[in-house]
Amino acid sequence: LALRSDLRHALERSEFVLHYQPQIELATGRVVGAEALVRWNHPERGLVLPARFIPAAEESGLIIPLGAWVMHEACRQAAAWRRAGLPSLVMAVNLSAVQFRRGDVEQTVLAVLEAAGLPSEWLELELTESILIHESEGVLATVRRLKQQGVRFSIDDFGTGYSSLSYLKRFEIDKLKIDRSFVRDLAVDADDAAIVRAIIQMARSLGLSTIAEGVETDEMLSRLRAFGCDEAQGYYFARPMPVQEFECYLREQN
Ligand code: G
Ligand code: G
Ligand code: MN
Ligand code: NA
Repeated sequence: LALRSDLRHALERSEFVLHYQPQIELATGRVVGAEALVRWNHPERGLVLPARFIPAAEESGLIIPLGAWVMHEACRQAAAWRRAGLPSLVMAVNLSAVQFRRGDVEQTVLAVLEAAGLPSEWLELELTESILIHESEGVLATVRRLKQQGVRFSIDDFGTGYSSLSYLKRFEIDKLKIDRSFVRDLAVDADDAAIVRAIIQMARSLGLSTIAEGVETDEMLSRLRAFGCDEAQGYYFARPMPVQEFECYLREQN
């Protein structure tokens, strides 16, 4: 595949960019976070979405330097917004299981925070349920040490994997990101509504916060509010945006 061989040079050619999607606190309506989402600005194909290249980057190992670049760029940007007097946001960065298996996540994160001058409390790392289950011992130690430094952790796509409640407790996770597949039919499917409500209640009793992904309508939003969800993210508020657009959005909001 041509895309695959192009991928090897994409990092040195600075072809990756980050888009940012806001995360809204439901109690106040304020933007409290941003998720960094990588895109590949391919010279011929234009903007390529991560689903098309992350799997290949994982197989080839490119995800290690790419993941480090994403983290660095996102933290640098978050620190720049703070210095510019924009509202302080928690920056959420996605991590791949391969970064835990083959990279040095702890050292990368600490080096990046230092270089960016970003206080560790303003970085949130999104893990998948499969990271917790398959790599538990090494991952557990890494998560614990980074948490001691103040870094936050969330579970992405929560509800689609296999995490048990004991994992959530053992890893001292801060936040659950309720998967979009449950949110999508929240207003029309009683089972999905029951699942979302149960996740929120469980999170509450474990002292975790919740964010709903893929919020697209007013109806979804009012259900989520009624269930006591803390935050929301989705097209209803804004799509992932290039940095300048995101800055305009931020200035208009807060
Ligand atoms: O907007 P969207 O198409 O960006 O994202 C699709 C998927 O790609 C999401 O599940 C997201 O977790 C993943 N993704 C986006 N950016 C990154 C990244 O920087 N690293 C990793 N590992 N995954 C990412
Ligand atoms: O990491 P994660 O899988 O959560 O990445 C978020 C993905 O969800 C990205 O692909 C992003 O573009 C997408 N996304 C964000 N908001 C919405 C939404 O409201 N609806 C849908 N269908 N997708 C969304
Ligand atoms: Mn995510
Ligand atoms: Na997700």
